[in-house]
Order: sequence, then C-alpha cells, then structure tokens
Amino acid sequence: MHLFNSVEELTFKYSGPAPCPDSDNPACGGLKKGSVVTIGNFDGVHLGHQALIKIVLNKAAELGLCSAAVTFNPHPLQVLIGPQAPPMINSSALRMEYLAALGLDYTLLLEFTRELASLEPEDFVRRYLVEACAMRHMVVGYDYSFGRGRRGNFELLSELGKKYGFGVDQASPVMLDGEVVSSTRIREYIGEGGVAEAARLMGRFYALEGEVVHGFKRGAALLGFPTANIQLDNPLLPKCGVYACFAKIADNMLPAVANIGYNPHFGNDKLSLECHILDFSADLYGQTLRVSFVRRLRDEKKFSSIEALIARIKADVAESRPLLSSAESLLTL
Ligand code: RBF
Ligand code: MG
Repeated sequence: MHLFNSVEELTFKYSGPAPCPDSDNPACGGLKKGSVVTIGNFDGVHLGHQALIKIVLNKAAELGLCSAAVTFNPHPLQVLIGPQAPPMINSSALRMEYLAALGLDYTLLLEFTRELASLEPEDFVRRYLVEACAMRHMVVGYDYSFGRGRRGNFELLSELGKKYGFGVDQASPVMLDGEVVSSTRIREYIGEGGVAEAARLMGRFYALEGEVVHGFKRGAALLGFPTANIQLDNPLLPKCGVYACFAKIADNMLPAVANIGYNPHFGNDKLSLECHILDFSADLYGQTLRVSFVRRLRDEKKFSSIEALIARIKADVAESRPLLSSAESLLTL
C-alpha cells in the first residue's frame, strides 16, 4: 500500500493492482480519468460486498472508467463508540487484500476520525469522491448511510449526483438460505464456532494471521504434535475449541489442526491459538502465519492422562484429513 495524496492533501492509502501510467502521481493518476466508486466498511468482504463490487466493475467497464472502493480504518464504530463497537472480522490489511483481489483498480483506505465523521455528507462527497476520485458513478449497499447524522443515504446521494454529474446505484441485499448476508451474522457465527457457516456467507474461509511466537514447548516434546503458537491481536476469535484448518506457508495452503483456548489439560491462564500443520516440521518462529478455519471439531477438554490427550489429537488429525482434502477446492485466498 502506498500513500495516496489527493488534491487537497487528503490522505488515502492506496493499493494496486494498477499502477497508473498517465500521471506523475501513481496513486491518483488513473482515478483522474473518472471512476466508479463504492464506499463502505466492507468488514468480512462477504458475498453481499462481492456482489456490490461486481456492479462497480461492470459499470466501470461499461463507462470506460476505473473502479475504486473507499473504506475506512479504524472502523467508524471504533472511533464513534469505542469499546462497544463489534470486533472486526478482518484486520484492515486482510480487508484490503480481499478487496483488491476482486479486481478493483483502486482500494483506498481512508483514516477515519471524528472530524471526518462530522463532515456534512455534501462536503464529504465533493471533496473526497468528486474532487479526489473524479467519481462519475457511485454504488452503495442497501443499508449504507454516512456522514454527520448519517444523512448521506441513497436519496441524498442521488440529489448530489444531479449536481455533480454522477449516477448512483443501490445494491440489493444478498440472501442465502433465507438469511441476509451481513457482517453482523458472520460475527455471530464465528463467535459461536460456526466457521463453516461464516465461510458460506463470505465465499472464503475465515482467516486470522499473526506472528509465530514461542509457546510452552510441550507440543513437540511432550505430545509429539509440534504447534505454531500465533500471537493474537484480532479481537474476534472463533469460540474456544479444536478446528480443522489450513495454514498458509509460502503461498501453499497446508492442512492443519488448530486449538484455540486455555489448554484445560494443563490449566493455562492465557488464551492461545496454536496450529499443528500435518506432516510438517520446520521452524516458523517470527514468520506471519495465516490460519483459515474450515470446520469446528470439538470443545477443548481436560483428559484423564497425557496419553488420552495424545490419542484424541491423533483422532482430530484423522478426522481432519478427508475433510480438508475435500475442502481444498473451496480455497480462494
Ligand atoms: N489441550 C487441552 O488441554 N485440551 C484439549 O482438548 C486439546 N486439544 C488439542 C487439539 C489439537 C488438535 C491440538 C493441536 C492441541 C490441543 N490441545 C489441547 C493443546 C495442547 O495441550 C498443546 O498443544 C500443548 O500443551 C502445547 O502447547
Ligand atoms: Mg507450540
């Protein structure tokens, strides 16, 4: 991601894929020829967001303009209501990666502040979208509103469109098996351990990433199952338990089993996420590991002996192998 400086030194962060051939400023040059823009939080980059971004891409192709998504960091609710804000599904780095992978020319990350929140939607649209992005068309979600008093809704945008010469489309909600695909629903599923259900709504497995740190050194030595312990900074975690998952190493998605919790057999007092990669043994300390959760297998428990815990982990691995080999075809990122 590079810094994007628009006309008024408003700072966006920008991520590819397209470097712009037609300007000194690699970030805004391409936008200057005119753009189709969507704006939102896009937490989870789920099927609803993906449908909306398809509308953006189609419209951009139709009009010969470039496509852009504008999103915020931190999440507006984190700035506006603080700790009561729901935990985000994805870090902003993953969110930007997922957005860019959908084929957008630009993904712009705008720092969200109280000042930004208090802008009248008219000012926001003029300065950030019309002037900075040369917006010619805008696509918004079915429930999106922004700016002071959340006045920036579809109706107001349509009015502004007449003034500044851009069209506005509103995407409809995406339904799956009778429920609206929403970030809220996905957070609930993940919190309950329903990672497979969450994946259906996201079109992608739920993933966490973090640095591999030193753990208790019991995995390899005591149990015969070495684990990579992942430093947790994501506020949203799947419910404690054992999961079949994939671990991403050098662009390969390797079958793995993960344990999130307090290791009741040993009575840890700190929550940990550790991942045993099947048929793999290499030192991963210091690397960033991405874990994609496929299915919850069970609760963590205290066993009658170490041998019983080892036997149970063996069974977890055996259960995961076929499950992961049939899930492999569903892997995207
Ligand atoms: N620890 C527990 O106390 N109870 C469990 O049920 C349990 N299940 C696990 C399942 C898997 C697949 C893995 C990889 C670990 C599990 N652990 C469990 C954690 C284990 O105690 C830990 O890896 C070692 O103590 C090393 O930190
Ligand atoms: Mg370990």
